[in-house]
Amino acid sequence: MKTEAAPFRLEDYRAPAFTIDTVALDFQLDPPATRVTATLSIRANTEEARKGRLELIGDEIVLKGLKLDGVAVPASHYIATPSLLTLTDVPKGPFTLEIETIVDPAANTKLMGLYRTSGTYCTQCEAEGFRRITYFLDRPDVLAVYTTRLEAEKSDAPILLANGNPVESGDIPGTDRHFAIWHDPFPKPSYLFAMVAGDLGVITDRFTTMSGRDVELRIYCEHGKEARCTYAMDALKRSMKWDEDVFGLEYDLDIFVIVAVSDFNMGAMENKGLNVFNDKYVLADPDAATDADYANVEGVIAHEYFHNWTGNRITCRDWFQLCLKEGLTVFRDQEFSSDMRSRAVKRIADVRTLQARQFPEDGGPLAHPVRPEIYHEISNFYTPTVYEKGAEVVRMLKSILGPDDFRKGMDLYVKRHDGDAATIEDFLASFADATGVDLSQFKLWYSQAGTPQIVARGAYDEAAKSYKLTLTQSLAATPGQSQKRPMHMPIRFGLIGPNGDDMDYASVSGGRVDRDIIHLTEASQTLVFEGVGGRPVPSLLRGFSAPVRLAIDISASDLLFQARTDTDPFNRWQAVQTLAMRNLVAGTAEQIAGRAPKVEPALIDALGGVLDNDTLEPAFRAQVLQLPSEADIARELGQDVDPEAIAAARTALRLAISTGLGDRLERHYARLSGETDFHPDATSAGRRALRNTLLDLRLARRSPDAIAAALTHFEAATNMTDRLAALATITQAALPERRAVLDAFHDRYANDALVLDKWLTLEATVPAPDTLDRVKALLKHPSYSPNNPNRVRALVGSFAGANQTQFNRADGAGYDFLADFALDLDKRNPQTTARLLVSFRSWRALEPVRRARAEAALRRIAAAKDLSPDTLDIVTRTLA
Ligand code: 0A1
Ligand code: ZN
Repeated sequence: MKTEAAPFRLEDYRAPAFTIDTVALDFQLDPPATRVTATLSIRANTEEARKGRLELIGDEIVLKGLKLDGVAVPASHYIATPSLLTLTDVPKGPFTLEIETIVDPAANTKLMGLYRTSGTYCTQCEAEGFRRITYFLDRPDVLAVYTTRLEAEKSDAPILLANGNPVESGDIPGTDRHFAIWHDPFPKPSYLFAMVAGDLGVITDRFTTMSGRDVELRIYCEHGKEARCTYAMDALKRSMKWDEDVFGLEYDLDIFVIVAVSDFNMGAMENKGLNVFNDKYVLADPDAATDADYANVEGVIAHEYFHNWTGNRITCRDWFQLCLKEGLTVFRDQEFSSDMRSRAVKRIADVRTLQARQFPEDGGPLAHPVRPEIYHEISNFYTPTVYEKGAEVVRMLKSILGPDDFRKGMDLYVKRHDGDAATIEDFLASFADATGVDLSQFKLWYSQAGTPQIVARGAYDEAAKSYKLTLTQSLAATPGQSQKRPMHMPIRFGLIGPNGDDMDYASVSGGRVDRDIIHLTEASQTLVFEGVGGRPVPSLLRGFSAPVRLAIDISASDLLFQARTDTDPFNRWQAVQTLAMRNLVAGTAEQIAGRAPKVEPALIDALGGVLDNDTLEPAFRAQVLQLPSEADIARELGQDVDPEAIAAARTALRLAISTGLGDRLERHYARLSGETDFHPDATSAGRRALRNTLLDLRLARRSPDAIAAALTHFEAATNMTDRLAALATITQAALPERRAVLDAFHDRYANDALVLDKWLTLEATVPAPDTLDRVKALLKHPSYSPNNPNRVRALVGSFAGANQTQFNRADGAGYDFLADFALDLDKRNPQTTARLLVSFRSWRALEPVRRARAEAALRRIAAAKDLSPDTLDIVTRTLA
């Protein structure tokens, strides 16, 4: 087995020995051999640096020329390898270094550095891609002012873009080439550098900022797709306005450019003034995009735009601080979407994502703190923990401080650190100093990995009219952390009285309670509420006020009461989910024991009550009617997971619910039918969501009329949301009719790669034994492309990540397939490979037969020669 290089550790951080003040880049663009000339003004910062040794990092690049203050550097004064340029004798005072390198964008399948996507040149530099363009101090605390000159064939690349404002452009006389110069006045780290050159379509608009600055907005895409960019443009303008209104943050350049590309390893990238997007997060129209796609476009556009302040103007000192920009920016985009849409529904969706993606990470071998302290490969730390749990930590900070003090802290953070490469300490100090609140215990959220558990026990004393609530927190050991300390957790709560209203109380002892927040700070705390008029039903963790698992001893009838009355919509949803989860866990045990499943009548009552309640918004009702997923149940079980038993239990419960709700499903479905115009707004989307959820529940019966309804729904759909929902229902039910509908869908969208991704995903997630063979066959389908990350994720990523029974086949064939696939892809795209392999993260929780097969597949990958550092890191940690 290949051994890993030494890791990077937070404690080893040292300020850079040299500063680079300005960077002038000249690109002579040519597909196999682009010549890059970087002119850097450099000065030494330390006595050690003044001794004259300068090391600049590279990655797979070729040095063609090197000049210092205009004079060629003698060969005896430097050593160049593809990954390092060492100069042994640089001056003590400031100097200029000119570095000429050759890079091959056409051969760059890693999609890091300069590469080509559908004939367009584009760059991706976060985290460590700039070193694939030129030798540099490629670390986020080296901030420089960049000027970029691009030169290319006019016919090949009529559009030439880089960060900042355009300065000059023109033709190169006597040639077919032209040039453009861009200047970005804001000092930035190299990971925010970007350039794009190609033949692209564009839509333009304008935005006037709150201080009257006129900003030109442009979105570039493939020719012919311009009309699909209008929703993204609208979302951009709304984001710009929102950041002014909510945080007082204004855009700072004359132009803001977004480019949509089809080959991209991640979602999008916040390069200063020149965001590059995976096209699936830009393009949207009713025929090709679902409501979920529209919401994603809106959220990702906002996320990248918000980085302009939280990430770009204030960047990260080092990559351990990644959550400083990511957690905060996810929090900001979640808040934006909540303001644009339904706050309650958005919160439920975000918590569902957190629990589906981050909780398994926190509970398995890949667990790491929100601010990691050690890494081998930083690309593997763009994780749900850094992003989504990082956002939860910011949300808790706001709950602890209250909205006004939170805003004061944000204002101070921006004022103090504009232009800095900052740390989590800087961030927390801004809030502590702005408010006088001690955040030292709260800081543990950044360093302790794992999902805390809170056990709650309540007892009402009728005679004394007092309610005693004991809260106990614990946190299991995670890799590298055996001992944990109690954390500061804001527990938003209410005591629901017999009439459904929150009850008042006269006093409380045993802990700090601010309005509706209990500050849990000890390992165990008993709060005594005096003067409580009747036995309360405790509503704890309202709005999911802390990213924890809550275990509470509460009866099914109290959960039903809570589902009907809680003033907090999140906890109404949670009450039904808890009831359902209890049923599903018991049902799985019954499946394994070969007994008939029992269904809790309170669950059907709760679901029916929500369904019939017209005062509740349809999107919320749809969320309540969606049961925990198979993966949620597996996580809840935590050990000896048998995916077949889980799937059978879930199918049985769906059937019981479908039967129990009877013709109410049809009735509500019919009431919601008849809308033909498509509007992507949240209210219309909510009605579609409820109608589609009802269709799906109805099909759980598999009755001929339900099947006919699903087929009609598919045929009659006037938008992608409805069409795809019907298709998903039919394929998830593994109906024999699925082949014909999937083929019809494919043929209808044969030329639309993004829609075909949806088709690939549906094919890969059919819960039937022939799916693995189908996935293998689709690898050869002309609509699939092995080098496009979206296609790979749609087919193989969905199979491994979203098809519980078939990826986890008892014969291990699913694991073997993923191992073979990963070993092949790793040679071309290590980042995407490493991400696919995260599907193995919960292998230890499987029942023994599957566990052994998954381990064997992982060990086979680990034993392979020449693994990328990305894949080696993931596999090594997964097996540790
Ligand atoms: N900063 C980006 C995420 C990102 C990270 C790495 C990338 O490399 C392929 C690309 C994008 C964000 O948070 O949106
Ligand atoms: Zn981000």
